[in-house]
Amino acid sequence: MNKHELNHTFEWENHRGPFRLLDEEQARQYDEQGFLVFEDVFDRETIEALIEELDPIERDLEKMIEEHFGGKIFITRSGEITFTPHTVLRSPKAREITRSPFFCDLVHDLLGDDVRLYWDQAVYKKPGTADIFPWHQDNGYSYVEPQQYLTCWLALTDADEENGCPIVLPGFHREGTWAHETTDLGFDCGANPTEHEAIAAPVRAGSLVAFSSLTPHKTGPNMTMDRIRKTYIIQFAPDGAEVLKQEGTEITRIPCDAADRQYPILVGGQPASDRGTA
Ligand SMILES: O=C(O)CCC(=O)C(=O)O
Repeated sequence: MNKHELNHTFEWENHRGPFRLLDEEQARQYDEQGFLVFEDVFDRETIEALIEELDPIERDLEKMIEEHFGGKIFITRSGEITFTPHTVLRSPKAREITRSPFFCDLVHDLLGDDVRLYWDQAVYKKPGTADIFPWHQDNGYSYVEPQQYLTCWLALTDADEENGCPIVLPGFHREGTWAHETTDLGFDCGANPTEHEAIAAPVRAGSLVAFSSLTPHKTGPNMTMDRIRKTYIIQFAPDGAEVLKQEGTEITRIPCDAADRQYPILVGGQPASDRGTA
């Protein structure tokens, strides 16, 4: 694996507290392994209400991709795996969950006092999808600075090794962003771990895996006959984060502060009020 061309001087910053949600052991695990699992964060009612709002948005996206793009656009392949971004623009429940007390406390502990929503998307992996979603770091897709932001992979249905739960590769986050190759299935950072190194993180509906934007992860096939694996992915970044776009020697910096969907979660350590319209 090679370093990303913009990743020159990265140093992982350990988390020292004071913490609102984590204990010292969880903070140490996050620093050493790059991920944490939180069981049963949201109850069934909350998850069902979210699915009810996300399903039609996902259906619209899949239909549009079938009708206008021959069933495939970038990493979405209809009938196999769909990525439905920016659901907070259409789903009040999604918006509410991104601002829940759990996430306010978690982002305080892992990102600091001033934090925004960076990205959100539903990812549905359909039964019979044989392909994996390849090893990557989230910061390998769009290169964000600071490189250390947070992804929360919230299971909407039970996720296990049969239907494509996340599998993470601990340790590599500490060196910053790796170079990624574009493949037909998605970006690939070229990780080739032994069975001992990679850790599968099965999670029940309502539970979540929180990992760094720098933690290599993949998901396996969905080999079930009838279980759609549904997840809602929520990413948070420190206020002031920017996406860097490189063209030749030119670097453009794009602030991650779109008013409608990259709204503040914490301001000065306090939950931000929602003045949005969703
Ligand atoms: O949920 C999946 O199957 C893959 C999603 C993922 O790893 C991502 O969006 O970064």
